[in-house]
Amino acid sequence: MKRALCVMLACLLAFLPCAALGEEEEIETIVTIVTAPDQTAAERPPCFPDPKDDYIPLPEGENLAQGKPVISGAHTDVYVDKNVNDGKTDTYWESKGFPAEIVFDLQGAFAVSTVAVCLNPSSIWEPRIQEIAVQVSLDGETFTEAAAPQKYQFDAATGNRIRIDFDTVQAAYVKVIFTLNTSSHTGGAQAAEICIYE
Ligand SMILES: [Ca+2]
Repeated sequence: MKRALCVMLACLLAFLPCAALGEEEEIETIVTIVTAPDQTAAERPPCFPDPKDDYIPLPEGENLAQGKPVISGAHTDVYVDKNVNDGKTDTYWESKGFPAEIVFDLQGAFAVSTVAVCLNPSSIWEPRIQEIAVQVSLDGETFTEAAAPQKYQFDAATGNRIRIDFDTVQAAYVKVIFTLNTSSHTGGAQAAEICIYE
């Protein structure tokens, strides 16, 4: 009996290495080793263009609105007007109803020619249309129209931002007036950033 057990054990020990070797050989035949190319910085394959190439471009000059005093009417929840020129697209102002006016004090006269309105560029912000006009003033009391009310399409595919270009005009105060927002999530105007350029 003991002899039979020894024979069986010997056969098993002889078989196992062969079985293991067979599996190893099989693995080697199906694995393809690929050598990664040297890469020192993030790279985007040419078949995936940078989405920012599709964004609506903004002027390269100083944003005259950023950090300047701003005044608006009633806002929704915590979405106060100072969110509209803090330099961050993940904070925003939302008015309570229409029309919604927001006024920037540029703290000096500038020859302005562009106002840009930006929403959060994340695609979770559904496409919507907002109707916007621009008025300017030198004394903060008498305003004249720089850009008539017009409907603008906001879409994350183009950066969720629009620009309003108009004839260059001297302005110390800029009023942006919203009269429509087709978003299904609000009854007011929305802007993550409003930028003003010469
Ligand atoms: Ca903001």
